[in-house]
Amino acid sequence: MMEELKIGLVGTGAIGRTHIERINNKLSGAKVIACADKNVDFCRSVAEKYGLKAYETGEEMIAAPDVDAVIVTTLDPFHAEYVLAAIAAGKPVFCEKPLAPDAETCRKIVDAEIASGKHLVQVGFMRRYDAGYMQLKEAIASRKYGEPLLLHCAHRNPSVGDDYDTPMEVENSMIHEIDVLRWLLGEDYATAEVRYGKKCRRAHDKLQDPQVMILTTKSGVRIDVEAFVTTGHCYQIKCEVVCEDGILNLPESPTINVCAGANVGHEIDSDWSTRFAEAYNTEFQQWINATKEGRVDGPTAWDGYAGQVAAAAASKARDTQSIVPIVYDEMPAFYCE
Ligand code: ISE
Repeated sequence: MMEELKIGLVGTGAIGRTHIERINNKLSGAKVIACADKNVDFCRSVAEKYGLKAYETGEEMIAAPDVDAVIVTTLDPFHAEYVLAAIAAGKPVFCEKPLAPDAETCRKIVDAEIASGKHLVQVGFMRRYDAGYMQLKEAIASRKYGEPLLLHCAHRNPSVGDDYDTPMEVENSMIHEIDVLRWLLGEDYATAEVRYGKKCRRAHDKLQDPQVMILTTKSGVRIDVEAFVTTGHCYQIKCEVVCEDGILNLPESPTINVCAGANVGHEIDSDWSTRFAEAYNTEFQQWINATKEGRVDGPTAWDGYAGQVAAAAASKARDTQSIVPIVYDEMPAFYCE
């Protein structure tokens, strides 16, 4: 087994830089040694700050002989081209979610990975590594509380940028629920529906907020997810699983309870980077360990594809204000191994 995994990262924006920091300063067994970005000058400044080699293009970096594995943290529309380049080079690649903005491109990646004959792709659905979700999954799988019947979930952000519009509530935010709930329940979805709440005064012209997505699974579990991304005050992720013999709730981040100023309470997270910081650490440490052993043990390219199929159905449901069936291709045997 190689001593230290040498990683090249393409896309040196905020999330890319937090991954460089976590891998190089907190985790073990790997180092980010190279980077690339379409903004070449900015990429150089990042390379200088972290002591990396800057490349003019992602393709050149992926092809470099001393780069063992690749992380893709570019803007969403560019993910696929670098994932495909890594597969063509036979190198393991971790791609932030979404794998690609549409199911067809995800399917292309799936087909390229199968044709390469090697499991190479992992998608960055970090919620699967959150301690609370892991406990929920174990409790559901044990069937100690009977069959899960209903799920009530919420995905609340304090604010979003001006470029965050109505479709992004499904495609950028609730895509996390789409993935993690499918994993939690261990089954695929059957239908999607998206309805609007009364519009919040903080939501800009191109953003209809809040929204409610309703999913049903193949066995009939009904899920409602509230997305409210202009709360103005909190980042909050809720997941309540109503089972036949018990009700299971996702815990919040543990913070101290404070009694002061005639008030008792505890702080909650104000964004996803703190709420899921530990999940990201666990996700990357496991990816490093598995990659060094030549395995992929996290969300696969197929999971990336399945997420986009459901997201596309939910988007259609939103645009047509109707219930839309979610229809997947048959899962290739490659992903059952
Ligand atoms: C953002 O892109 C993320 O991935 C966060 O995890 C999510 O909570 C947020 O709503 C998205 O905008």
